[in-house]
Amino acid sequence: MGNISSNISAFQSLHIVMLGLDSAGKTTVLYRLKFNEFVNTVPTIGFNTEKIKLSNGSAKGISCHFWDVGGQEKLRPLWKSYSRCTDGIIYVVDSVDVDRLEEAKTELHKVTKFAENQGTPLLVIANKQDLPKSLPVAEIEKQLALHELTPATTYHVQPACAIIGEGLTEGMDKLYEMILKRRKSLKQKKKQR
Ligand code: G3D
Ligand code: MG
Repeated sequence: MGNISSNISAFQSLHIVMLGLDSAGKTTVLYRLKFNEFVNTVPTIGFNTEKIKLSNGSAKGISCHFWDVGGQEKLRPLWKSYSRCTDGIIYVVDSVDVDRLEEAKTELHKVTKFAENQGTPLLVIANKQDLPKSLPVAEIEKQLALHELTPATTYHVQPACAIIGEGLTEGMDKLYEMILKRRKSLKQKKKQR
């Protein structure tokens, strides 16, 4: 049985966009994946972008081009253009910020409704699980009303702590799996035409 990563050419880079409200932990996730250590962040004005070769899990060796787009309200109109035709969307949620979960839900549903994003695999990172008052994954899933997303959207909710990197390898493995599945089914559909 071949390694799952043999399905994507070593020269091919996946395009992944990282979205979520400001302070959810997007930039912390980005630099944790890049340097394998905690990097102190400042609020993102605009975006950060990094090419990262995943170093762990079943997606090890896969190159990803990440776009970490600022989450402040004034920057959210940019989400549409950054998420267009992407291989995968990572949506980071602060599991403690209960007051803004409704806002996080509204913004997420907007993103998945863009025509260009229909069916793009979605990884929801339920971040800050190290904090005592963090909501469990099932509750986050419910509050974000993930079951109401368009049926074409495959998703996975991953509990994580970006500061120590817990959950990120598992999350990236799941996202990679969903991306491969989608590519396969798009290929099959093309053949049937
Ligand atoms: P953003 O890019 O989504 O806006 P950042 O968010 O990555 O800048 O993180 C916002 C704050 O959340 C940072 O703290 C960061 O250290 C913290 N943070 C990120 N991930 C976690 C986590 O898993 N657990 C905890 N406890 N905190 C986390 P500051 O204090 O710099 O604002
Ligand atoms: Mg940021």
